[in-house]
Amino acid sequence: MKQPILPGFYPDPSVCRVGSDFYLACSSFEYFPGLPIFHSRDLTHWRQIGHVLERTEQLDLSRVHSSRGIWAPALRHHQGKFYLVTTCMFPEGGKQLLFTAKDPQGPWSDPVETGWDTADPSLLFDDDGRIYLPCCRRAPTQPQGIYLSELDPGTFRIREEPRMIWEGSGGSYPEGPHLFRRGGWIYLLVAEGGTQGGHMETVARARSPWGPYEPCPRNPILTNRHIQRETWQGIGHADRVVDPNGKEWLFLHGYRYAKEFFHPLGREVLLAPLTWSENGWPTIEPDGTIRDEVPPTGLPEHPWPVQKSGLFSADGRLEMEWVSLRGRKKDRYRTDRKPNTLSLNGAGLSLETSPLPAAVFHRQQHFDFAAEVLIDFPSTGPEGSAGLTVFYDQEHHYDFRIMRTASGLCLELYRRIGDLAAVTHRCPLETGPWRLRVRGNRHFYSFSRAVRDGWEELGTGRIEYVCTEATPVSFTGVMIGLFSESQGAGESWADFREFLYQPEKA
Ligand code: 6LW
Repeated sequence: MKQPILPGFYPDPSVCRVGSDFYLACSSFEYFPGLPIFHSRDLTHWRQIGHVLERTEQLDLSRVHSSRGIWAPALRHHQGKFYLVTTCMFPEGGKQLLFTAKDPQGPWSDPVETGWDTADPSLLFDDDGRIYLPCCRRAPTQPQGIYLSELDPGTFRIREEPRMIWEGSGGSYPEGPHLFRRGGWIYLLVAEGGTQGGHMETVARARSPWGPYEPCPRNPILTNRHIQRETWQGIGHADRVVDPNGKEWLFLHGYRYAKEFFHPLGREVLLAPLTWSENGWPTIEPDGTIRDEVPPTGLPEHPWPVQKSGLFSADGRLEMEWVSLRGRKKDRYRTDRKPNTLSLNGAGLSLETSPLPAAVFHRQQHFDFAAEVLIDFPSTGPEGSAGLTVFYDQEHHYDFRIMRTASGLCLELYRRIGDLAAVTHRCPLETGPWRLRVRGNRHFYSFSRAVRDGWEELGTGRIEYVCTEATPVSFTGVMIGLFSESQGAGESWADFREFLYQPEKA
């Protein structure tokens, strides 16, 4: 099997085991439902089973900026209960939130606030009943390092202001801490170097959670920063799990360039075996790097039925992988207006300026892929559009859209790149419905419509302008979206059906 374990933008993985079941959570930023949860029996085949954040009443994301919102989570199981702690980044600052559930599929609780505000909190349920919460520093004005607080086991609020326990090995941005006990030691896993090319994983150990911490003499234990030609870059942010055979594993993220030096797919989930030297330090065999092959786990294979990557699951609900921006208003999304159809009401909403546009998104998970959909959009109604978008964020997207104007319908390719925006292609349209398709490769996206004997391309857009490298401090990846937008308050429904996303190469 090849890396990644989970393709597409699923950064900051955190993992736990209950018996022979593994569960994994990722960060989700401005998207809702948020905090996807996956299940596996063999560490390599994962299927999504739910979201921690699935009710807008749990948390109001409507004010969060792109790439803020939900940052790195930590998922743990303790005495029959699942715990997930994360930070929501609001415009005015962060808020650490802790969710609980009996069943990882949900329902998950409303969050409680830990009373602290920094990124990357994690949890250690210690043997004596104490709960520790390691996290990042508060502000660039504080010394850099990993900070620790104890949580009150009754309220889950911090007992004291977090104190620094380890400054890291010297890399920038020590973050993503996780604590675990092994052989009389407490180990602290830390990501350093920033989540770009210099990313790495380091480790330190102590006899008590408060330290003093002794750094591993071989830090970093895991990095690809010195092998820029390798497929996987920016590897780090690891969490550890022990399998039922006692073997240990790290789940981490990394990205791959589609072409030098652009990565549209975001940070994807990778797996590495963790072994130990006699003097009690961890090693990633053979040389502390991640290669393309996933090492055999020795666990019996447990694949899941292949998901269809369409719109609806067998029970008629929107497939779990579809997310929206910041929330979903019930009067904007309907699945009951027509059979097997998702209807989006774009009244008064814009894909690029509304906090909660009428849109759903599906991750781009392969460099080479095709996604198509059949769209129906009435020729009468308020001025507006409906279409298919290649979407990085609200300021970086290519929209292939059916426009409804006072003079009739037309098909357009609209490209928004930062503060530049232009309609670059336009053609008249006969009556609908219309089948639109986007195909991607390592260089560009091409936009076509179905015609009688095949596909007719209208235009293309380069990958460079819709990926992390083109956007200021961003952490997500490209989504393929369906949207409806219009001016004025009158209802403006667009119907989408027969969506299909397919990889075109492995
Ligand atoms: C994550 C933190 C980070 O919480 O990015 O660059 C944040 N570092 O570890 C979002 O992925």
